[in-house]
Amino acid sequence: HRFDRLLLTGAAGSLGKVLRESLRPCANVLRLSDVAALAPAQGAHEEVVPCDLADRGAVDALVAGCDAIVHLGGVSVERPFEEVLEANIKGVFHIYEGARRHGVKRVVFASSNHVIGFYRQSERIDAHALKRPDGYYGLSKSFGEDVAQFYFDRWGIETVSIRIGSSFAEPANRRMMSTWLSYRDLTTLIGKSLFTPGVRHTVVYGMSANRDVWWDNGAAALLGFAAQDTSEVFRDKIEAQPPVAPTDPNALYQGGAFTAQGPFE
Ligand code: NAI
Ligand code: 15L
Repeated sequence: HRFDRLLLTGAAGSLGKVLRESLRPCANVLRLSDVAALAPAQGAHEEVVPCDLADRGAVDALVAGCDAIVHLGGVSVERPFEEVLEANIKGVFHIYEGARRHGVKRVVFASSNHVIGFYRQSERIDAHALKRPDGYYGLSKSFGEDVAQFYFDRWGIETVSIRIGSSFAEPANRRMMSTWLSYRDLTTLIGKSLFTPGVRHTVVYGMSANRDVWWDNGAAALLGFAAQDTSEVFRDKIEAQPPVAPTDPNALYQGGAFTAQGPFE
């Protein structure tokens, strides 16, 4: 249950900073990468390799020598298509090409609930539901999941695509009472995704053991994942917030406000 060298992209981001610490037991060396500034390596267990995911040659060099990849890097909110194209669409392709060329056998892909964001909050879906991306960002994550499936079918590279709900220190609003994923549960789920044998390409939802959920997460249970945290501990605080109109996208759609972004012109 330990790789020699594990690549973490998006390591300067909010989840990257958390996982830089919490994934330490997963590898002898964590190779930390981002286009944004990163804190210097803290010891022999860390390597810092700056890289723009849009640069194919740079990503190829980044992946060389790694045994597995946790791919968090990219635009993480709705943005104009051209930005999403460079960082996310080209980026995920470059990561998998690097994995193929350098014999990496396992990837964990930070997908998003925005792949299925246009389902209503009144609907219950599992990981096999038809995708309903809620913007360019959601489309890029949908593409990333397709890339993962293709590289498994064609090259045998295994991936767990985690459709992360809302991973923050605390849920910020009523919608996140359903979508919240604690940092501890995120770390556990990534660990299961890295080390469970025979995952092929598995899509799971990234959420804690929240009370009112929209997603059947049987696929995550098959990985041996059992969430330890729940948004319930924040209920009083969240319910003290002003009510949200039932017609507000944050109350209607699983993807919340992302469904109402743009156009960018
Ligand atoms: P973040 O925006 O804080 O981190 C993303 C990192 O990717 C940033 O440090 C950024 O500099 C880097 N990046 C952007 N473009 C890049 C490029 N061209 N080359 C190299 N690096 C680039 O986002 P966060 O919250 O840490 O999310 C991490 C991942 O998880 C993202 O892929 C995001 O889409 C996904 N995710 C996060 C959720 C959350 O609730 N935090 C929910 C669903 C998905
Ligand atoms: C995401 O995909 C984003 O990266 C994150 O910042 C949150 O907005 C999250 O989804 C969410 O839907 O709450």
